[in-house]
Amino acid sequence: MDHSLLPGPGDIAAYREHGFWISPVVIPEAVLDAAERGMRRFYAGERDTDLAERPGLRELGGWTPADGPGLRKNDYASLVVRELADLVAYPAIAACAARLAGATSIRLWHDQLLYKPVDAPGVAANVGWHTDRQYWLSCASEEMLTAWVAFHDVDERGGSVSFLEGSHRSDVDGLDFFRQDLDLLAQRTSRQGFAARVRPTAMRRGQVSFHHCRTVHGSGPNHSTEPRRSLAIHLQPGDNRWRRHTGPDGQPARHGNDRLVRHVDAVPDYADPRICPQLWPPHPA
Ligand SMILES: O=C(O)CCC(=O)C(=O)O
Repeated sequence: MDHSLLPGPGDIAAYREHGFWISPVVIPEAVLDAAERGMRRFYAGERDTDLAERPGLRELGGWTPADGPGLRKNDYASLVVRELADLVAYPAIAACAARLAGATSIRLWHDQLLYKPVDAPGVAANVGWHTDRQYWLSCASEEMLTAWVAFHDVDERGGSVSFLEGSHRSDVDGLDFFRQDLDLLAQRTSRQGFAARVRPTAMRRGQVSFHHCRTVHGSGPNHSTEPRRSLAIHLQPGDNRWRRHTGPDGQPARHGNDRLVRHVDAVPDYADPRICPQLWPPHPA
């Protein structure tokens, strides 16, 4: 690994200030070519591991052809398709994440394979403004983060991810991944006294964007000529643990991982190596 490509002190300070950071090109073409193949095999129904049969994974798996032509979101694809597991485990990704999060080790939390079709009337393919943290309230760590990898060059026209700069230092409520109304953000933030500084991104193939779990982000329609194809790799510092958290509705916070990981002393073990493998350092000590 070329250590000069990892975030230095200035990059880490920028991540802390803005809530996101975009790496130089760190992923080799061959790894991305393989990931493209893995994506095609995933949609063709091919599976390489018996985890596909684990209770809970099928229900959590996401998009199926019966859902039609909108945004495809499939969680845990890297647990069942080899080439996607190889992308997740590509060492520079978790090495960058460890530096940004100030963590000595990084484990996979889960991944999302995302396929955004070319914009067409009546096809819902925006990703609504949201934070990842709002879905991860059963996690003790406040430093979880996401590495977002496109399999090709992508810019705003192609529906790239946009970030609300500095939003990880505020609370913006009422957000939802599947909400199509992207104008919602300006209303919410102005009502909450927060100036929305939306930062669209443009990335070359092999670059990775990293965002803090509290950073508000979303993405608009794909006005390019090809589907947008990417993997969101959600990551946890090694010290993350399950925590008991009760929401305003009085219900305990739950995550899909709670059904998949082993339980130790009757609580979900987010260090279960089959579901949440250690990615940095690359080989568990
Ligand atoms: O792919 C997108 O547009 C958004 C992905 C996302 O929500 C994430 O990476 O956390």
